[in-house]
Amino acid sequence: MKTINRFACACFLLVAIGAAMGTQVVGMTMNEPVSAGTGADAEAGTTVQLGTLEIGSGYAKAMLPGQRVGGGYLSIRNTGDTDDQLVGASSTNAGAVEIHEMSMQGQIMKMRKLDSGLAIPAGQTITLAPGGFHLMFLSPMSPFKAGDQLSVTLTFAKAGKVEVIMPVRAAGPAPRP
Ligand SMILES: [Cu+2]
Repeated sequence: MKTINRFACACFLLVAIGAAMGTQVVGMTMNEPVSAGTGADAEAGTTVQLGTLEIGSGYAKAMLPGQRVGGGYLSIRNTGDTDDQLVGASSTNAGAVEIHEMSMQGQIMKMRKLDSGLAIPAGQTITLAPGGFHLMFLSPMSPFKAGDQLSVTLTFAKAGKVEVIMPVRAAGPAPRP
């Protein structure tokens, strides 16, 4: 196995290790159709309103050489009195986008795909940030580099679909969105 930069996204490490061992770490759906962005207009670095949801466009991390998947981070605020659920995501910049959670299991950082999505409870803000929840971009059309802008469509169980324009920031330590 080739040398892996220790600062590379832990998710990427897990995927790379899984691939090397011939096991499937995450459900890679390579042939999922990419839906075009719909819903409210989105502008990079801004907050998009979708019903009672306020969605910050957040950011994605630039990919390191050899990295095959990318992480995206943003925050979703539910100002309403009804729970909602982030049930899916897609991007014209990647073959598929999955909703993942990273967590420590003993001494090992693991990630898993959230098959039923991510709950956005009424009155709460859910933050997708490094080390926790994140969007995982699979099969990128081209490696993400700083300055790029990704078109990401988020699908909520109740609020519906919305497009956010997610700027790409340089790899390395990054702040919470
Ligand atoms: Cu992941």
